[in-house]
Amino acid sequence: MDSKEGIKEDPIKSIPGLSLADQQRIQDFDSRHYDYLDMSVPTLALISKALAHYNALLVQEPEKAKQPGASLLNPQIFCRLGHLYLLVLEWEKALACYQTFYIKSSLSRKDPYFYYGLGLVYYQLECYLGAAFAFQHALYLDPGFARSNEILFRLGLIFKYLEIYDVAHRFFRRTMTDPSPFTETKEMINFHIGHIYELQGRYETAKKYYEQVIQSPTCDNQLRADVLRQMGWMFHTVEDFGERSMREGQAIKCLTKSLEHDPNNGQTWYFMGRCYAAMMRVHDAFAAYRSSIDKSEANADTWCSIGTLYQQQNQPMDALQAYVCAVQLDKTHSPAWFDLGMLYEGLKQFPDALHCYQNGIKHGKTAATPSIIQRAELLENSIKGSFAAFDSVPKTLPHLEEALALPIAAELTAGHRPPQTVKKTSLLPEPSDNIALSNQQMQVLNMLKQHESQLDPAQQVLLATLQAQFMVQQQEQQLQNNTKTSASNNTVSPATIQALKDKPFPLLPFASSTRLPLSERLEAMDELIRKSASEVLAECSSLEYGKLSSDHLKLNLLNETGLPPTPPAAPMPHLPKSALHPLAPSVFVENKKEALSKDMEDYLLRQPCAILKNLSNVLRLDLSLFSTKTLVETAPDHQIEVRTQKKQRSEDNFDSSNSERIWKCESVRNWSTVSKYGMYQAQEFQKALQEDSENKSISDSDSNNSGPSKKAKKSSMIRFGTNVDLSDTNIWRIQLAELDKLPPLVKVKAAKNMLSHLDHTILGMNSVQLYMKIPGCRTPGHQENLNFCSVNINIGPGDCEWFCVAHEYWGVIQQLCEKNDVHFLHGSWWPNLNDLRNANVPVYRFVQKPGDLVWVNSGTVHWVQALGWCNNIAWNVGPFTAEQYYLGTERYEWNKLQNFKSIVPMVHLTWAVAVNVLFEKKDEQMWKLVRLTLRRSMRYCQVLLEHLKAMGKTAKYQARDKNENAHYCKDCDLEVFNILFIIKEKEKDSSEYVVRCYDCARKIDKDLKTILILHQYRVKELMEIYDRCVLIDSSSS
Ligand SMILES: O=C(O)CCC(=O)C(=O)O
Ligand SMILES: [Fe+2]
Repeated sequence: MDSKEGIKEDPIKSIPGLSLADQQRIQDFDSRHYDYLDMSVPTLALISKALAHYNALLVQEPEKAKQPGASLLNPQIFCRLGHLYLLVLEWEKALACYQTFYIKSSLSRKDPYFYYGLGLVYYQLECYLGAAFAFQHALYLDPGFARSNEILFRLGLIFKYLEIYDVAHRFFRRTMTDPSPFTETKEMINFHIGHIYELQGRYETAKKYYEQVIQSPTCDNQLRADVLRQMGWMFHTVEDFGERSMREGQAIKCLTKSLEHDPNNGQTWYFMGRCYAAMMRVHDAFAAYRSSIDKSEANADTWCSIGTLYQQQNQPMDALQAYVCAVQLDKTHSPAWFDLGMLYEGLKQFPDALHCYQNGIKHGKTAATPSIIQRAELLENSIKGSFAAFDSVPKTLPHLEEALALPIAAELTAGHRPPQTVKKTSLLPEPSDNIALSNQQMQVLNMLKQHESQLDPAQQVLLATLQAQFMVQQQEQQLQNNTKTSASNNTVSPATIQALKDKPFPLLPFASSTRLPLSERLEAMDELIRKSASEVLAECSSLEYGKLSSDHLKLNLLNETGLPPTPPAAPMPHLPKSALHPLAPSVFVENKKEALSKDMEDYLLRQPCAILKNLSNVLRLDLSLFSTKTLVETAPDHQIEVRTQKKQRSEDNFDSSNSERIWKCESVRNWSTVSKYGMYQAQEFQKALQEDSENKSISDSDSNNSGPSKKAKKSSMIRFGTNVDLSDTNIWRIQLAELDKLPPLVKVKAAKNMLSHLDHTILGMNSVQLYMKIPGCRTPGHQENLNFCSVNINIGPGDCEWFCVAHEYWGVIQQLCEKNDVHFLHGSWWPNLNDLRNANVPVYRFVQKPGDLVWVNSGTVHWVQALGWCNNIAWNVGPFTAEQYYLGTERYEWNKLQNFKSIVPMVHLTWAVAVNVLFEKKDEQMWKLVRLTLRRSMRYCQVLLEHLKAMGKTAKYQARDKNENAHYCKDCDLEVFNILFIIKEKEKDSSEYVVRCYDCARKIDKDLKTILILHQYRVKELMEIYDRCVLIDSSSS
């Protein structure tokens, strides 16, 4: 196809006026060349010509479409256009073209170059979750992708920005061993790793990394300056680093050195100013702040600090002006508002002071301290009483409104920076004729617009493309006009960025809900499923081992195409608003027989969630075995994870300044013991009792009391004790035995529970976990690991409130998460009920009383908040159904795409189930799914072993030990079944054998010379298991 003739025929490949060599060259250009191409004048000219040619072709399309038999353009042209626009840094145009390619061609789904280009564009447009999604697709499709290192680095930056530090850390670490080309240095990676530690408050470790960077002889001056600046700031702020004056001295030393390498950095000068100010070297501090303002974009922090310094020098008018500069630059700068408030208050200008405090509380980015809030309340109440008196106080400073009306220096207006380095702008000469729409294009655009309702899909796409280009052109013109007044050199308009953020993944339509039902899909694969093991392996006989592409060396549990799953689109038609608050399925269990009945089991399996009431009574479960008293007596020093959270109503989730409803709900993690948390739980209970009785006596004596309630002033931070591991039968024997009374479907261990077929413990899944709570403690939104079901019993004495959303809506919730800048899988979020309502998502909301068992079916999204003081116990179960198994494998692949570890090793589990279980006719669908996984896994093992053999490598057989844990790749977290790639790695004093997957092992050592390869099952064994896994015809027995 790519013979010379091919080039001639194909209008995409044949560009008039170019030599054959140039034709070839331009065809080779793709996203891979971003940052790797010498953008010389001839190269730019070449790209310009190609762009002009492609745009001209597009303009001819509508005419061509009218002629019968005319061959229309291959949609691939949009991908080529996307790549070329990317190379010349025309982000928006690149995005429009990539989008069109995605809509028009299914080839896009398999094209890592397309996804990489798209990721780069999203990244530049600050659409970071979109970028991560696109980059991860590129790696999913090709783990050995030519730019994998560039991807890993950007993923590291994105997850650092999202504050998901452990994930960021992994990505940075992986860049250390990835052999693909890389534009960053090892020092840069170490700097980011150090910075993550600093952000996590692990300052000593951060310092070690920073020192390593500056000691490296190959570290460039800019980076050295950056690192020294961070170090200087740490010395200034981190008390653990020693005595104060010594620290300030060190800080000044670092900052001075930093300035030697980069004297024009405003931030460094600012830090310097702060250090001098702390040392009372006022003159030096002013000089440093002055330099900071000279060198950098206007910065509210600097002006706020200047204000502080003036105030300390008793120069209130100067201080006022500096604070005003700060809040004019950044209305959300709460420290400046509060400082300004105190300045006014000190001069007895109380209404102005109050105004400032209120602005700081209302608009501030950082939370107001209780003392500020108290001060504001106090002022407000006093002013209300005697406003006139305050007004007559002679004023020394202009009132706030006057002060805010003061003009601020024009050079002080500037915006925010992405977490990146410098933004690059278009490389094409400007204004460039071939980007601006030609007259002909304008005519086509107008014509298409007039006939918009009658356009065929190709014409619609052309219209969209031309409109996008037209919009860009207009924005460019506007921008050129604007540059006369502003210093911005950014081709991307803030409006575009905002529009992208409002509409995450403008590109990626989700899988429509009209997917075939599972039974029909399985029907279509019946022949495949019924093949014998030798027939399966015979399918591979024509493969050229030793030369296989990565497509052949991949295991996908979901399909044969090698593509990842897509989240489901919103179920259609939308439910009426009146149906968005369904009653939660609830059963009052009458007796033990009913509890253990098949009907009950079938009922639960049909509901997305359910409450079983009275179950604990009829089964005579002794729940006091899980009370705080018993727990503390049984294992006082047992570890508990403690999450510090903000207390709020269950329908609310405000940001730290209480001003905005958000989805993100991060909490700080710590560790403690069961007895310490038990003490806290009891104390909080006592406190509340006491307050209750005090409140009662107040309201008894003054029933008209409408003043501020005592409750409002209570501390808003609470602690949630979570993930207490109750797996150890030596400690929790009685407790675990008690739970054996439960019906098989909801039991921790049961033959029908897939998770019982694993011979190792997965904490909290096939073992019990305990939660200890006070009112307000919340478990953020999630689906269970691998979409397994969850069972939860409230031990009491208080209640819990639950919110559940059926599995079909997870795509909608995932999208809402993205829109709210929080990661569905890796992040913590608390849904806004109004957002869900607007998106037509039905939410089950119910209260779980002590003794109630809550059943959460496969894939149900849920979030939970304690209403009272209580403990809960919970675990997962895997019912033996096709739905459960399918959702498990689907999530397994989704996790793979998202670099999230699947803690249920589905391949390992499937082989275990095949060995242990006899499938009856009623299990036919489940059996088919299991056979498909076995088939894929067996084939993969055979192909990989043969391929290794052809490479001259032999895998050594070493049978798996009983109870040996499933293996995971140290680098990418993927399950590694059967064929293990092992490297001996030196730890501090010892060495360790570490397992990797094939792809990651090859990144470390392409020819696998230094890697030990083991296999734990012979292909023959796997074939036997596969052949024995048949349907039992129960009617004949
Ligand atoms: O009790 C809790 O807060 C945990 C709830 C939960 O997510 C579960 O049981 O699956
Ligand atoms: Fe859960």
